[in-house]
Amino acid sequence: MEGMDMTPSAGAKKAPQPVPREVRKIDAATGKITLKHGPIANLGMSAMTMAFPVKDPAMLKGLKEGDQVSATFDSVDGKATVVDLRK
Ligand SMILES: [Cu+2]
Repeated sequence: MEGMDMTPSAGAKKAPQPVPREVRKIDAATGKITLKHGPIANLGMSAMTMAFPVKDPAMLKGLKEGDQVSATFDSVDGKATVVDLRK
């Protein structure tokens, strides 16, 4: 995907909060990560396993399947996006 807009979402009602996630799959080529996640309050999303675009592909460096990470999600251009990721 080209030309992804990295503008932070404006007017988010609930502040994003980091929560523990498990890495299921890393796709560095497309800048996506598949995470098993619990409920994401600020996005109104329930628990599931799904692929997310990451704000910066460099965030995927050093991660592998099965890693436990702390991720923060936010809506970027209407898409649930990983905006922060740490081991
Ligand atoms: Cu989800």
